[in-house]
Amino acid sequence: MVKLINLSLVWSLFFNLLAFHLVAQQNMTNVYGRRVQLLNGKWDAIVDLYDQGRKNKIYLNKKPENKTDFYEYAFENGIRLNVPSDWNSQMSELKYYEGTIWYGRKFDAVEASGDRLFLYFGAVSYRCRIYLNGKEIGQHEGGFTPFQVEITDAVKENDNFLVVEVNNTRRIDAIPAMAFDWWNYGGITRDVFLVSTPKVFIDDYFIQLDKNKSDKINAQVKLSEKLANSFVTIEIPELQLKRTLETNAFGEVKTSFTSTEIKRWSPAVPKLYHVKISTQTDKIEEEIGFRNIGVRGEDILLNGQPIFLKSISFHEEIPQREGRAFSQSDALMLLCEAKALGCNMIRLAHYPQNEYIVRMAEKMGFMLWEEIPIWQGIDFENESTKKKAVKMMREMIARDKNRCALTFWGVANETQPSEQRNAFIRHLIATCRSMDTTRLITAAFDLVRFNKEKEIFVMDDPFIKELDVVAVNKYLGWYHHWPVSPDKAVWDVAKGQPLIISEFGGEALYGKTGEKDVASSWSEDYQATLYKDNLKMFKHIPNLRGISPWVLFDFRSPFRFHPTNQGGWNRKGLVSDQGYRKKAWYLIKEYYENNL
Ligand code: GCB
Repeated sequence: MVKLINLSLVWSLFFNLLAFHLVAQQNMTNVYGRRVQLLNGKWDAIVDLYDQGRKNKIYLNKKPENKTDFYEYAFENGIRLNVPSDWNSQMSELKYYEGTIWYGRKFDAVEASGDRLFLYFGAVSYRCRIYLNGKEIGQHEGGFTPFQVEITDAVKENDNFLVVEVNNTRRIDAIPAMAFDWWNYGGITRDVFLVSTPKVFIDDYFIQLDKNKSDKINAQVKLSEKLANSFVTIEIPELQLKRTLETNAFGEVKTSFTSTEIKRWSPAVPKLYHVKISTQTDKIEEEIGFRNIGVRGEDILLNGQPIFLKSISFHEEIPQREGRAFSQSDALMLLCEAKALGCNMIRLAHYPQNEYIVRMAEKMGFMLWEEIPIWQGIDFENESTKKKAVKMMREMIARDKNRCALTFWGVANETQPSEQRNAFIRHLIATCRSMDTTRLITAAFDLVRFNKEKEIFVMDDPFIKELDVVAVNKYLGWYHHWPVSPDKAVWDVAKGQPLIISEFGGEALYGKTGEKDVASSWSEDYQATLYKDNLKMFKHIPNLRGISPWVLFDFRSPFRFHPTNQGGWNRKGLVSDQGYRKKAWYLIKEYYENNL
């Protein structure tokens, strides 16, 4: 008996180790600045509704060799799916599909030039296993963050067969969990690269302005190996800053540069500097901006000056294509519409969006709020869910920590107070602060209620004290009736802290006219009234330091059943699914341009 237990312990340890070994790695900083071979394009695909593929070893991609051989699968001559893209928008049969699809493709490592090779995935939604030439080499969970798998020893020069098993089944322990107000797109939704690096490469760096000083740039660089006495040069030519440093035993260097010449990044002047990092064997370059962001009392300060956040949210979706946004031109479409509205910030709802969006937003002068999809219904009691959240947070921060546009890390959206929630979110906040002290931490709450006796809006969630900036989603005029007239709606929420209205709005079907005070008219006219009322109320929120209407575009959501007005779309967009601006769009434009 004892022997049996021991043996089972040994086996479970072995399998745990094996699984751990297969976990994909956090991706290197700035993959987009590396030598890469694109693995985007048409991939072969097999739909595996009953999850039989692993049992049938589809990943071996076997062909019959003897007369008696047969295999009940083949990648060739089946369906072909675009990568990157969600699968739902590519075939009508896959519109609602939730399950497993196997992706396969051949590749020759034609552009591989370095000593080491990595497969990089911008995002796979939601969980995946990667197989190269018949062997499993990595696993990843989380649909919105990147990861990499080293394949130096597994790859051949020619004729490699790469298989990705993708599954988007919703699960209670996942993030997001069982129900969420957006489309559960599945697939390889972002770029896939074959990345070449030297043997020892610049794995990670973090270069930002000191939180409290306008003339001090803190820089740290980490090599891929724990290699001491190696030389790393950091250079910002325009500021005539250059320094060569010797690595410590962890292969790291840390330094600070001082310059009074630094022009700080802001939405009005989104200045970026060319930064070069090099070692004896590797070099990488990119554009980095510098700014100070902080809080003083109820103010949010950008470069020492109070700023009002004129924000908007959008999902990573192109409504006209009814699918996920993935390319540079998709990013341009989304961001130009936000620019036209007069915004200085974007709340990237409700998950890290692709790097094209983040990098282009920075160049166009948008501050950013980025969050992981801790969106209602999360199993806060589950330790493994907590670990997943921390991992997602780390992957998000690792990818975007050099983007000065990034102002807020969002740790939660609409959570209900409980000991478990507090412990979970506290843990996430600690993770954020341990990786990055230069940004503000926020979360969106939906607990604001009207206190009838005092005739005032209040919120009872002491947790808000643990945040730098408090955000509230409040749908007055839509989910909630006005308890008083809008110009008498006074708020006493998060006094002493800056407050953002991170969501408000209501639905309207583009082109529909109707009674301007009847919500059920689903008309642009009612939506406009609702916006006017909310804008009136904002005057009575003393610590209001920003607003973010919900939402820029109508977006697809299985929550939305009304056949004529919704038909599977959340119609709160200021812009319709076809790209037309609704009446409320003009009100916000006017508010952003003239009233602030
Ligand atoms: C919310 C959620 C957002 C929804 C929105 C709505 O509070 O944060 O994801 O889409 O309400 O339209 O109901």
